[in-house]
Amino acid sequence: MRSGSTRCSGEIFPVTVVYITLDCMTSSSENMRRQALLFAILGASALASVPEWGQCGGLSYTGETDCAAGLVCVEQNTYYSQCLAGTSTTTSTTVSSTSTVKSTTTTTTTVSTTSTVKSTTTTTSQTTTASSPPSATGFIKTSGTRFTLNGKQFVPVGSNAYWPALLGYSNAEIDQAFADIAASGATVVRTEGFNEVTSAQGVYFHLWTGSTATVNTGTDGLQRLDYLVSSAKSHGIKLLITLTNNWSDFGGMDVYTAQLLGSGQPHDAFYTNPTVVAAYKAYVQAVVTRYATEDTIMAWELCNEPRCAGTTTAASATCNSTVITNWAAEISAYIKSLDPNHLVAIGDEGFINDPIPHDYDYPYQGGGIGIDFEANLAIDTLDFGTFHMYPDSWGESGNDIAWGQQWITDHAALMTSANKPAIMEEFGLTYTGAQRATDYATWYDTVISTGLTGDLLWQAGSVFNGTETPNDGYAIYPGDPVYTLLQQHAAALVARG
Ligand SMILES: *[C@@H]1O[C@H](CO)[C@@H](O)[C@H](O)[C@H]1NC(C)=O
Ligand SMILES: *[C@@H]1O[C@H](CO)[C@@H](O)[C@H](O)[C@H]1NC(C)=O
Ligand SMILES: *[C@H]1O[C@H](CO)[C@@H](O)[C@H](O)[C@H]1NC(C)=O
Repeated sequence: MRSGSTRCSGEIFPVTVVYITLDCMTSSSENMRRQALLFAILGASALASVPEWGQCGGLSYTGETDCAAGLVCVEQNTYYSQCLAGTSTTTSTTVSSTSTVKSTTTTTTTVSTTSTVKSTTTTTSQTTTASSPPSATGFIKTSGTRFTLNGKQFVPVGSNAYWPALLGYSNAEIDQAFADIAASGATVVRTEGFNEVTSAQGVYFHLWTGSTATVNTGTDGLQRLDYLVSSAKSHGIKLLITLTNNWSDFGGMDVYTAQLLGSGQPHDAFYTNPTVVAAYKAYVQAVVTRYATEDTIMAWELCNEPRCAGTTTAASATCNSTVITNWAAEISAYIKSLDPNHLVAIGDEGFINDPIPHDYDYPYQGGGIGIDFEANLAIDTLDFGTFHMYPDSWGESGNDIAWGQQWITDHAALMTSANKPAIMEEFGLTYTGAQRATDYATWYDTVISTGLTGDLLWQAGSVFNGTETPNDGYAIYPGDPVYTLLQQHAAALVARG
């Protein structure tokens, strides 16, 4: 998704300034409605035992802890326990674990977590793994179509949040964002590790003056990302971090080509011009080496949604998926040479390059757009596949839910034949309320039944002291029916493994 974009009055328009939240803040009546809804939910939970999938515990949780009949309270992470179906033969086991949490500054804190994990006699070993407290240390690895962490299966599920480090939020706000995300049952968040600017203003990571670029490691630069990483870590969340953007939001590729080669370049000069490739590699090196030993990061992603064409820049006549496949092979090998600890993926939309035209439409003719999901999965230095799903933006609005089921099924099949994991790392619908939750539930069921490795919705939202984080029409705030659905889905996906 175009992360800096926002939908204010039926229009999507890209923004590059950090103040957009002011323009697009929802009305106070909308805020009051959300507050009322939240109040209604919190109020209700104080009167009755917690229903299935509801929260029953967590570090800062003060609500009802008794689960309804037949349910047991299962810890998902330090911040979130939920009521899950159990049986009368429930047995209790107490598991103690000690984990070391290192912040990105020089302090080291050791915390002890004692948690009670309740499981039934019929629980599989994967479920037992899932209900153990997350380990705070260890790099994610792959094993066939799955991920592992410290030898146990790790299931990626959760959401995107591009905004915590980039929009000037305080540490307290970033912490609340991650507490909200952890409470949704998420294990992974995808965020942005780039921000190209040509004038220093607000938070920025990479400042261009003519053809010279400087990495901003100051308090308004990568130190914001440092804080985001430390907050994710303390909430038991792993991160996917993208290193540039096809879209012009927060700068992206076209800033490189315009600053180095002049305006009017084809978008895909980013992938082929040696000067541009060297400049991008220099930025990649600065970020990747800064966090090379940081195990909160699950994977580096080369670019958000690379394509032959850009937001306002056209593709050259010769660009096709071979160009981006070759670029992805070169850059992923470069990252592995700098940082062998982390996984690497593209961060693309996962277009399928099917030579036979059919009525599944252009996402299946990825060759011309610049993405061939299957060819990219074959690159040795790419550890897993990524794909997105926006049927309503892709001309499938008449048939969006069924089209999405097919899209998930087709990617799961390619995942299986490549024997690498694949994550549907962005998807969304902009209509709100119960219907959206019903439709996401259909897609989540398809993820579960096809064996797809995992999924992240676009996008998480929080409410900071009554003010919502940006909403491009897709944001899911605590209290939204989709939020509750995500809690349910995360538990089900982790249980499936
Ligand atoms: C909400 O406001 C209080 C009082 O100003 C402040 O201490 C707290 O950090 C704020 N919370 C967030 C998440 O910003
Ligand atoms: C892209 O174009 C090149 C050169 O014309 C060609 O060799 C290659 O097969 C094309 N790739 C795809 C996926 O069509
Ligand atoms: C990059 O490519 C598309 C395709 O032209 C362009 O419209 C858009 O602005 C950019 N976005 C994406 C999908 O990454």
